[in-house]
Amino acid sequence: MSSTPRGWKHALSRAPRVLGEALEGLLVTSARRSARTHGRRSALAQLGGLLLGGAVTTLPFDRAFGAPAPEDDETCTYWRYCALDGFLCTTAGGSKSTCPMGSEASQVSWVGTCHNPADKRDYLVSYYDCCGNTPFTGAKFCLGSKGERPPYTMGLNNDVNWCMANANKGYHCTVAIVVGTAG
Ligand code: ABN
Repeated sequence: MSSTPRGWKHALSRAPRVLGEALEGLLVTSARRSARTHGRRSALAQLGGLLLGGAVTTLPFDRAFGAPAPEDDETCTYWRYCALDGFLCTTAGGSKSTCPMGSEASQVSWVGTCHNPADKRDYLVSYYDCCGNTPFTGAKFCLGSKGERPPYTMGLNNDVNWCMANANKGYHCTVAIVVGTAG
């Protein structure tokens, strides 16, 4: 007895092809879905975003946008120096409130009113010159002139050597000491 073309032998011989086609269909559908959600462009964009994000957070970013930090007492923009006309003792062997070794504070001083951005208050700041010879050179010069008036109003001008009342009249640098709140 011969089997018909629709018999089990025929079905068996077709099985690998049918299975292969079904598998291919599944793969194609899955690949299309994947391409829709994770397309090449989308993947590249995500990768770029990751790389850029990493670079932005790790690069030395200037968050002050170029403005020197107001708390750096070796720069003229430090808040206490608003009316300091002279060399910074912080860059001449001293600190913002102490004269460098070998010099002494002036007998007289100039007082200014400066705004402290940290607590948003105004303070009276006394500027003493440090008088005498020290081994330190190359100090930073600042020209703070808040509240200053032209030299013909002598008492309101800070372009003065406050060492004039000291035995040693040689000017070295200026310190800025907070003496109280203003207002
Ligand atoms: N008070 C600082 C200073 C010293 C010498 C000359 C001018 C200003």
